[in-house]
Amino acid sequence: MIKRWFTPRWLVALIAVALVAGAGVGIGLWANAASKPRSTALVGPGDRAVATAEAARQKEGAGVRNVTLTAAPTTLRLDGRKVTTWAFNNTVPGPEIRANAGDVIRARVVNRLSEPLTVHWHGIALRNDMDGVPDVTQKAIKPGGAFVYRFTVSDPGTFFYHSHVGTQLDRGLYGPLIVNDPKDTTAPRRDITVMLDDWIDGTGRTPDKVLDDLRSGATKSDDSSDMGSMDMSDMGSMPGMSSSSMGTSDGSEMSGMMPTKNNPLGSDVTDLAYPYYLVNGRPATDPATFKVTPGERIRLRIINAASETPFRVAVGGSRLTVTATDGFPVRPVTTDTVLVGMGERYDAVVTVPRTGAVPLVAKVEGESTQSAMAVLRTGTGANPMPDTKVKELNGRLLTYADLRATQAAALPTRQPDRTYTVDLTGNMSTYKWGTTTNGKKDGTLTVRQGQRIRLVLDNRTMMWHPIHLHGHTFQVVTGSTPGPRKDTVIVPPMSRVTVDVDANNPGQWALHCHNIYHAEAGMLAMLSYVK
Ligand SMILES: [Cu+2]
Repeated sequence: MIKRWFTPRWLVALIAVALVAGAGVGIGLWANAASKPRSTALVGPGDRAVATAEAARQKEGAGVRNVTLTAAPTTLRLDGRKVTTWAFNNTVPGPEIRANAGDVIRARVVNRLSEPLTVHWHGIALRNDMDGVPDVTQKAIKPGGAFVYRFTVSDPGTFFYHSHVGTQLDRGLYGPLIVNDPKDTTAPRRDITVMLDDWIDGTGRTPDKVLDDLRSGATKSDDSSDMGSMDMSDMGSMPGMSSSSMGTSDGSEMSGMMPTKNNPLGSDVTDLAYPYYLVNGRPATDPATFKVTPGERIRLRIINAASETPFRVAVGGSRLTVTATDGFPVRPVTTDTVLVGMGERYDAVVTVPRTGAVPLVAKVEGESTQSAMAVLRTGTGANPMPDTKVKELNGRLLTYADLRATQAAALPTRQPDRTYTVDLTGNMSTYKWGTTTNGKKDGTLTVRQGQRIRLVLDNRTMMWHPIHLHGHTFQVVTGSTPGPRKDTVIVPPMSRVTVDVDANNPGQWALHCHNIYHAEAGMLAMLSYVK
């Protein structure tokens, strides 16, 4: 059975996309909705405008990176414990794909799973029909089937790929996608990919069972009593409501839930306690190790591929100079630690502080004891203890307001043609999450090619959400101009984040929470180009 990525209110829009695409996509699945009214003016994935946009990206003499990704059941060893999972090419993470900016990636994806599969190329501004959203941009690849993804990668940076079907991201179906900038001559020679994950598959529960448990309320033991179970979706009508005014209402339980400087995600950070937290597929007890030289400058490419867990990352004895986020450069800013939400990436330059074994720690945000760890190693000697704390974790924490896009990366100054307020709604007690766009629940943000769109992401819930837009890189409006370009942005509980995006990549693009369980429970919308 095809796993549904979308809630029923999506049926009408999806049918319209399928009809415009003219490829019969999703017709059978969504036939029940066919009698409802529909728009025929959508720019579908098969539309000529999509091919035209791709042609504009293509460079003469571009290289082609050929890769085969075979998704299949496999066994992963976590510090001696064997767990069964699903992965690409029998490794977790999947193989690192490296290309140069302007190259064409030709990825043949073979599905040897018992479920349908698609692959999403997270952060890449690619042609819509290669975006990998089942029943929106393509029919899912059936078990035993294969599909060739072929697209140009224009922008250099740190990206990743992952399954976009159901809860498959919380298996091992992900890997790094690094696009080199051949013109960048100042970058450190050593480039280290640090891929973070929370791991439960094969330890007694599959991700599908986890979702069932979340829906039936069997999650972390404290969830039924905490504020996360309150439905806050009507609180926007209270005058003057903002996170800061709520945070000062002293003594109330609510104020304890609100974001603070040291707890920017509030206190209800995660719903799940995972048995393992991994860097590059390895737990802290058997850590991933990188050979480096004392005093050497290295670039870390930090990618959070977790489904439910944000991490705070630091290197013992060294500061981090952040040079890019979500693939796009920022003016370098030096800090002690960065908070990385699911789907976010940071590039950071580090000077290896000393000889020996230097811990690179990714602490689970909101938890005092859980962390992932890797080791920067310059010689022999014992690994740091798995629960090593580094003082940098309590040092200066990077905020979005610290980040400014480089001149080349910044969007041109322009007034928005259109503003959408996207309310993020839901609560833990029903585990139904959703979106309301300009007061409507149809989840559609209609845009025309060439427009500047402003999205006001208004979180009406007591949990934080990392919101990801496919196919585009927006600019976060932070107050320090120009804000960073990003494709995934953290929206703290009961708070608002504004982003601007240029509608320059025609098609139908998902906008969703990158907490995979929130997305599966309905927190998604569609940036929908019309003619
Ligand atoms: Cu969420």
